Amino acid sequence: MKPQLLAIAISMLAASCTQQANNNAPEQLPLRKYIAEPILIGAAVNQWQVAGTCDKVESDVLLHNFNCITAENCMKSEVINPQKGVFDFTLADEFVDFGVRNNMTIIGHAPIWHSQLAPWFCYDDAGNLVSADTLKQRIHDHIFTIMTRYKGKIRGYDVVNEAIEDDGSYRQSAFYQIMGEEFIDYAFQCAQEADPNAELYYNDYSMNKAGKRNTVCELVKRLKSKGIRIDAVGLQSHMGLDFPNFEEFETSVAAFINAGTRVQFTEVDLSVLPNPYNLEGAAVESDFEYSLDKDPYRESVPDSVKTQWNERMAQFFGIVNKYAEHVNRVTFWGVTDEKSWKNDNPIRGRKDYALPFARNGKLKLN
Ligand code: 9MR
Repeated sequence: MKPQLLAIAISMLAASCTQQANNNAPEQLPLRKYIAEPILIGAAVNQWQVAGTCDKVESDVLLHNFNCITAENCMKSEVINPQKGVFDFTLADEFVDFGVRNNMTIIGHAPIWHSQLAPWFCYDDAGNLVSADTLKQRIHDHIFTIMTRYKGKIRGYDVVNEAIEDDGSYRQSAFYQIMGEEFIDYAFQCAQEADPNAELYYNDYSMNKAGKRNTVCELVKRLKSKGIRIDAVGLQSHMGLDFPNFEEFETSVAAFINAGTRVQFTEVDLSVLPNPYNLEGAAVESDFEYSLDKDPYRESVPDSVKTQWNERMAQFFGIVNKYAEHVNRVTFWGVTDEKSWKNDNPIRGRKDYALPFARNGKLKLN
């Protein structure tokens, strides 16, 4: 090969290597235009996206737009620890390997959550709630087994998810019935011991609500006063065209920071569909009857609605960026609109447009 040709070939090879290595470099992410440095830009991923057996569009969007992934379902207790003493790491291992391979920050979700809870977790063989000591042992083993396995690979965990109601009372979950609010403290303590280098988060929806805000702040302060680490509060940020009230939302962001922790926006989406039941949360149990009038955008979304969506997203990013120095990440709850959970909640089978990336992979943000 002539020297000039060789030089060109080498520089092309170098360029392609750089391109590959930089795939997820922050400055190349299209969403960086909306989300300030150095905030991570994440997506929740499902097992098909991780395995690459999803639609090619989704797979491309995932690989070229995010530098952080959260386990949408594969680390929930009913999946990863379906029976007492039995762990199934198949999907979680694939998820973590995908993140490592693609140089993405990896987030574990959600070891202690009342929903999608493995049926054995809080009950004995007769179906009665177990004692506090037994539950402690189970929480300990669950957290230690998972966090030890992924030490050095998973950046942080939503250690406890959705333990507080909108009015600020503690959710009457099986965990709470057995241990009271102490189950939260104990879970964080186990997590801190299991992987001292992992970040530990409390994660919840409807965080704009005053009652929830106050109890989350108390929780942060309580943990800290006991010497138990909490690194960030996660505001899920499932939104709609008429909620949340962004003033209240910002008040919560500021309150969590003042309570002495960082914040992160962990499950971001913005539904355009009618919200006939005035639901503002993300209760997975919500399942209302379908009717066409509640599913008005099967063909396309009117421009006026697109504009509203964009304006609200801009308001949301405004809050994120205002507090950027205290923000870990913005994670969208899904990759494109195609597989967003919003298509099936709170009414199954609707066509929603809640994420920044359309079904064809196009970025919808202005
Ligand atoms: O997006 C998730 C969906 O695929 C699952 O069916 C559902 C139940 O496990 O959970 C969804 O994710 C939830 C998350 O884990 C916690 N906050 C609310 C999310 C939306 O329901």
